[in-house]
Amino acid sequence: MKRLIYVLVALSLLAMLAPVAAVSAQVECDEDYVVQAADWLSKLADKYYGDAAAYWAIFDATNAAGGDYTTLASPDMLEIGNKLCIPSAADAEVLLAERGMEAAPAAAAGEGYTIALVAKHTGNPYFDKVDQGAKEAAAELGDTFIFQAPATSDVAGQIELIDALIAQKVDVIGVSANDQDALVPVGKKAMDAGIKFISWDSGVAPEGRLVHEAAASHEMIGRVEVQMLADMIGYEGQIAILSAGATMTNQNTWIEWMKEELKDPKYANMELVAVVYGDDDRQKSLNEAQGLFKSYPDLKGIISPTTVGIAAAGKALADADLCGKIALTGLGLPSEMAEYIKSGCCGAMALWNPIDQGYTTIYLGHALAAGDLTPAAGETLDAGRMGKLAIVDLGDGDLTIFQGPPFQFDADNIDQWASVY
Ligand code: RAM
Repeated sequence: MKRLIYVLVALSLLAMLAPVAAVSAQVECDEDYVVQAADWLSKLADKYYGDAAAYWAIFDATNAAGGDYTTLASPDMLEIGNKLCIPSAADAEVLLAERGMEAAPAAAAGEGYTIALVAKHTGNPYFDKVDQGAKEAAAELGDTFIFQAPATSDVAGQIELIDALIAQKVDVIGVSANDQDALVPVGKKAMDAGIKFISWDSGVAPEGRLVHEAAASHEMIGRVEVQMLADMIGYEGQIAILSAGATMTNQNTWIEWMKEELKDPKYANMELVAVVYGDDDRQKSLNEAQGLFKSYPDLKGIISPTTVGIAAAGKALADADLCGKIALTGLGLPSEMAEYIKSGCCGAMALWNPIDQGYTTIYLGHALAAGDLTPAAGETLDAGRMGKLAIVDLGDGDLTIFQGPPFQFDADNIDQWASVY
């Protein structure tokens, strides 16, 4: 069916903190497509345009088509039976240009690098979503992808896995660090062997890796969590932090920024009484949350900057009938937190898209293996559907790539995201 549409889309990404993209172009639906099992937009873009990164064109055209075409909230959010508008290659080019993207493939497929990502531990849906995005990128780039993690979040297990990957002579290893310093020797060993060694999510100390892929600005993540909790408790009362592992880089960095934010005089009546660690283990996190209730009967709020911790805290609050008495915020997966957000146990929380994190990290690893990045501050990574991302130096050679601002979730948007990640 051919259908003339005038595209004028304001793509609010449903999130207070997410950027807004505006698209304005005249395009036609060259073909209609009904989504089948195991379809995703980049796969369709590859099929129609030979360019997986061109999926934004299908996304924008479909949202603009109206009628019985599906309205897509996110490119990651396809459902079987969705009706998509497939613009012609020429129209796709116009739509991509509106987004400042080129229609040509972001990177030549078929280089055939072997890229291994090592997560903090198995059994965490957050890392399952990273795995999903990484697979998508590896398919686009023609790379072989390996995903591994120790059973629990201990660094010794990660070192063992990385040693085996070095022996296997993979091209790239990326790790979400359980301990930023303990991984430095094995990182150096990998780099000495010519392997591109990077970190993602939770950083290895700069001397032990080339670049770190961070979801969003450390400072923004830390400050926003304090601001959200302060709003919930009226800037008054005792608060506590339920973190992941005591040596985990990402949580520790965010906690430093939380403490920095708390120095603002507007928080003078809020007191941080404890920081406890659940090690990203569900039971231990639950026990630690219950311990906080007992030790601090006047506790007014909890920040949990870990998806495992915040879900455990939600359950602990609900079990103890403390929802509404003790406020909860932090970083959570919409899929795990929807029930606590809807019941009012957790007023609001933040997170970035872990699918995008896996995707971006594979593009980063591929670009390093291909020699497209030195890496050095000021260089730009062509990260497929994520666009162009700059490498910045956060100080003393701490080369970092940020994937984008976090999203904020509350009762108004949680249902839309709960099925995505
Ligand atoms: C947990 C992990 C992960 C962190 C998220 C927010 O799943 O600790 O490293 O980024 O929470």
